[in-house]
Amino acid sequence: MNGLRQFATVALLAGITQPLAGQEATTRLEDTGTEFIIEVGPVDIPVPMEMAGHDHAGIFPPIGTVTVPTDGYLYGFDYEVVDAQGNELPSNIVHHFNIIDPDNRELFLPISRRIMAAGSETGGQSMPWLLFGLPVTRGQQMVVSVMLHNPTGEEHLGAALRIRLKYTKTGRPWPFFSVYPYQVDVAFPAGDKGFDLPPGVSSKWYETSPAVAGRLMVMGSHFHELATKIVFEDVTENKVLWEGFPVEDEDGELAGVTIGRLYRKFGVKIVPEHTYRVTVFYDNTTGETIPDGGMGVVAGVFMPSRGQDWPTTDKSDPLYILDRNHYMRVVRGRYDLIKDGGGAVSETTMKMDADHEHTAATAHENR
Ligand SMILES: [Cu+2]
Repeated sequence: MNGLRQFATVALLAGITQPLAGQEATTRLEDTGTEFIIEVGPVDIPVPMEMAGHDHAGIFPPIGTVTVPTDGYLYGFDYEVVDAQGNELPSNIVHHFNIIDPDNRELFLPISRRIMAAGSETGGQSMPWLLFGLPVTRGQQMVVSVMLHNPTGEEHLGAALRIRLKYTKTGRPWPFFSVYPYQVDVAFPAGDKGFDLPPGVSSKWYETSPAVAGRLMVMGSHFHELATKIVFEDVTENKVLWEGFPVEDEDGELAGVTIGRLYRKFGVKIVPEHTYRVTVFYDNTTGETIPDGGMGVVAGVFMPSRGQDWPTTDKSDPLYILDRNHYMRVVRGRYDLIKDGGGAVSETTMKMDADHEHTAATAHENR
């Protein structure tokens, strides 16, 4: 009798060590020698209250920070969602995730560098590892921001997101070129990246200059349904440098965007003395304003010219602080709201989609 009770107690205790509902997710990094595996979990993924219609209930594990354990060059990533038993779940549970480097600044703005991002439609991405790598150094921090949702119609308890950052070690002949991610968003310089889409034809743009001279080697983009194109141009020379277009599937749905492999022609030169503009064009045929319906960002990898020193990050810069508060979910809202101190996040606003943003990783192959 006593033995049976003890067995039951042991079983119960064993059960408690499994990821249980309500347990707070953590973010960890494991180094396999060829990959940094960042795991975020356990996360409970309930069925949204209303499955009918356009439900968009977001699940936000706490923002995590991991430390890079060894010097290397990142050249690609992949990700998967697994359940408590380690079985793979549909990858569309990932709404998007972002990996941010708070210690280095972006090319076009004095804000934290965006290392990579992916959306549910993305899948993994990779650069030719022999040619290109993004240098990372031991001890450097990476901030990981994740939004999940549940389009599967089933509950998944104790799930985890595993992001695999592929890298090559330093001290090898490759990669031949150190490259850095960049992005230019029409909703720069900070804040929520989505904007309301008026009916009919419209456009939204942002102008800026790079901190250093160099070459844009890859340019991809992210935008939403009803976008007709995105354009990146040199305003100073009045010259279009790249245009991206939507790629539709057989049903006419947005399946991806074209991607510019500019390195095949050894890149497109840009200089700090010139002004560059990104413009996204929409044709909203619904006849009504679509709240948060618009978005537009170009992103990719950039190779600095020889002898160019990347400016150090000024963490006391008001724009740096504002952007950091936004991606750490201390504030939410568009730039117009948060620039004057608005948008402080309370418990109730926290659950809302506060940080929808992407980089080139969201670009798709044009098949
Ligand atoms: Cu978007």
